[in-house]
Amino acid sequence: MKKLFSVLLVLTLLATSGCATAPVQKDVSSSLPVSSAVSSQETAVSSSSQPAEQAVADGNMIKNGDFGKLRDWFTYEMDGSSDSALADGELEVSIKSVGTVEHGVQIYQDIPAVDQGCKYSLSFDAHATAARTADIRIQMNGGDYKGYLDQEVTITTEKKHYDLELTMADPSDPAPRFAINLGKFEKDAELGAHKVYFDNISLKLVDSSGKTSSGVSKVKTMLINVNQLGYRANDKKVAVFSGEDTKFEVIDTKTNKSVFTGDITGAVENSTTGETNRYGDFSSITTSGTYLIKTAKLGESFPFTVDDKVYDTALKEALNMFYCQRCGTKLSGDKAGAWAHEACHTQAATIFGTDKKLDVSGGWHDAGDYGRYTVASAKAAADLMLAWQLNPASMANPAASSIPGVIDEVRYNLEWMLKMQDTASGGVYHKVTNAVFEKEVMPDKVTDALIVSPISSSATGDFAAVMAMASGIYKPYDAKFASKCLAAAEKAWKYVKANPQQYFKNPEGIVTGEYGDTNTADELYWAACELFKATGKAEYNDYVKEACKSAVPEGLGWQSVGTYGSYAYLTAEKADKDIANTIKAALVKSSDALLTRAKADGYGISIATDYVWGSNMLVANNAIQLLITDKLSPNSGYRETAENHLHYLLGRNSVSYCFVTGLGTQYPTNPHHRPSLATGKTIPGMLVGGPNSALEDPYAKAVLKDLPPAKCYADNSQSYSTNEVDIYWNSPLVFLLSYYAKAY
Ligand SMILES: [Ca+2]
Ligand SMILES: [Ca+2]
Ligand SMILES: [Zn+2]
Repeated sequence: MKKLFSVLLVLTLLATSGCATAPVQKDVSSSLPVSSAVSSQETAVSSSSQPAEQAVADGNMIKNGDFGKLRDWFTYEMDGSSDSALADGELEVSIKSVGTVEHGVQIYQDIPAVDQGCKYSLSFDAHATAARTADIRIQMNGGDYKGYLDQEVTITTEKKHYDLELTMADPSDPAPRFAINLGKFEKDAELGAHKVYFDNISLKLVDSSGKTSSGVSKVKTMLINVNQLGYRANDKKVAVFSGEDTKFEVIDTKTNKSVFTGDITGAVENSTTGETNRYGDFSSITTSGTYLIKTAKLGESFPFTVDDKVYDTALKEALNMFYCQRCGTKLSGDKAGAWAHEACHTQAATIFGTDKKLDVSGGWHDAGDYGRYTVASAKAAADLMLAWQLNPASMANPAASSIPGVIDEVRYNLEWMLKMQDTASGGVYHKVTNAVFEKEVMPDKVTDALIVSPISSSATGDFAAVMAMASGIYKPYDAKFASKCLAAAEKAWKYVKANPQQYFKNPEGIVTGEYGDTNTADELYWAACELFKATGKAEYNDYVKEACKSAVPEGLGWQSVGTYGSYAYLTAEKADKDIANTIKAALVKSSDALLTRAKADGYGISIATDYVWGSNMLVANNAIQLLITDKLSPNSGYRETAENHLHYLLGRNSVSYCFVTGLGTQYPTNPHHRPSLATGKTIPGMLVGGPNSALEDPYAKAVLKDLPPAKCYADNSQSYSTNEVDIYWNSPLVFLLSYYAKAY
C-alpha cells in the first residue's frame, strides 16, 4: 500500500548513485509562511546520533565538496533548466533558464544534523560566466523549508573564496539540507544562458560549547501501554507491559487511590518491537472514570477513561476531517475552525495531452497534498458507506434531518467522481492534480494549472463499484441521484469490461501520486458484485462466478479491493448459494488467518511484520475485515481481535502514541498535512500513516535508523512516510469508531 508521496519536480541525479527515486525537495521560497511545525520534536533517537557514514574524517559535513566526483549532489528544478557536469575539478552548472523564482534551479545534498547553539563555518569557491546572485542555504528538509542559513552572495566572473557562518538558533534538525539557489533573483539583470562554477565546498562544526539540550527527545515511550482514549464499560480491558513485573494496580486519577490489583501474565517475545510483552486484565473496572495503570518496576501508563461514550467525540472529529478536506467549496468556520478557507481549485482543468477543459471541481483533497485521485477517494467513500450500512445507529444525524451526515459527506465526493467520468466512453479519469506537489499553503492560495490524467481501468472499475453501491444507499433519500449513480456505474462497467488492462502510469511531467495498479481483476470483481447487488442482472452474476473460480479476490485497500466485492455479493438479495458459499468460505479462511497472526503478536494486531508506508491503514482495514466477517459468520474472536486493533491505533502500541491527532495524551502534533502546516495548527481527528520500517524520507532515515520495525515512527512533518494523513486512512478509522461509538 505504499504511496509515493510528496515528492518533487524534476530530480536529476548528477551522477549515478543508488537512490534514483529518493524523495526530493519542493520549493524553497523564502516567502512561505513560517509554520509551527518545526523540527523541535524528535523520536527516541537524539539528534546527536547521526548515521556513521555521514561523518567525514576531516570534519567536512559536505560530501564530495571538492568535486573529485559528482556523487552525492543533486539538482532540483522548479521551473528553470540546467545541466551539471565536472569541469577541471569543479562543478559546472550550465543554466539554460533560471525560471521565475529563486529556486528555479537548485543544487543540493542532504547533510548531517545541525544542532541548536552550535556554530558552523561554510566556505566555498565560485565564479560564473555572468555576474549573478546565488542564495546559500542550510534549510529544513520538508515542512516550510525554513532556512537556518539563508544568505545571498554575488558570484562574479572572477573566481572568489566565500566564508559564511551559521550559529544555529532554531531547534536542532537531525536531517537538514544544504542547497544553493541559482534561479531568478529580482536584483539580477536578465540572465541568458550562462555557467556557474563551484569548488571546495566545506561545512564544519567550529564551536559546540553553546549547544543546548533541545535536541533531546521530548517523546515519552511508556513501558505500560493502553488505549489512551479508553474503554467502554463492558469491554475487555488489557494493558500491555514491556518488561517484567508481577503485579499491577489500577489507580483512579481523581482520588489517586488504587481500585484494583491484578497479576501480570504471559510473555510474548515481540520481534517487531524488540520487547517482551506481558499483560494485565482489568476488565472488572466498569465504573465510569479516569484511571491509569501502575506497577512497581515499570512506572505508569498514560491515563484513560472508562465510559460507554468514550469513542463518540473521536468519531465526530474523524468524520469532520472529510469536511476539512473538501475541495472546490468555501469551508465554514463553524465546521472547519481555524482551517476555514475560500473555495479552492475551482478553475477548469485541462485533460492531459489535449486542449480540452473539464469542470472537475469538488471532491476531497487526498492527503497532505491537494490532489484528487479516483481510486483513493473510492476506497474512502466505500468505507464511509460501509460504516453507514453496518453501523447506522452511531451514524445518524444529530440534527435529525432526513439525510445522515455521513451520507451527505460521501455525496460531496460522489458528485466529483461523476464529473471524472468521460461522458462519451464511460471511462473514468485517474486523477486531477497540479503537475507537481504544491507549496505548504492553504488550498485556496494554490493557483497552479490543474491537469486531468488519463483514464485507467482501476479508476473505472472502482468508480463502477462505488456508484453501484451508492445507488442502493441513496435510493431512500434521493431516487433521482440514485438512478444517476447506477447509470454511470453501468456505463463505466461497459468500458472497463472492454478495457481491463489500461494500467495507469504518471504521464510525462506529472509527478504527483501515481496510485498505479497492474492487477485490476479485483476492481472488476468488486464492480460486478456491487452491480449484481444493485440490479440482480445475470451478466454480473456470471462475471462473479467466473472471477471466483481460481481465487476469490481480497483486500480493502486502494489497490486491492476484493473484500468490498465479497461483502456486496454476500449481502445481495439474489445471491447464488453456491457462489456465496465459495466467497464466504474464502472470507472466513482469510479472517481466521488474521486471528492466528493477532494471537502471535505482542500487541494483538494482525499485520505481522508489514510495517510499511501507511501501516496504520492495514491495521484498520484488517479490523474492518474481521467485523464484516463477524456480520456474516458471527465469532466473538473476530470482534475481540478487531477491538484490539482499535486499541493499538489509539495508544496501545510500542511507541506510546495515540495515532489520531488531538486525541488521547500523546498524539501527532506535526503531521505532513498542508492546511495544518500553513496555519501552524493541526486539525484534530486525523489518523497518521504510522510506523514504516522502510525509512522512505530523509528525516526517517536520519532518526529512525536501527530501530525495530514497529518503532519506526516520527512525529515530524518532514517524515511524510510515517506522519502523513490521508482520507483513506481516516475512512477505516471512521468505520471502526462508528462500530464502537454509541451515537454520532
Ligand atoms: Ca576541486
Ligand atoms: Ca487491484
Ligand atoms: Zn482544493
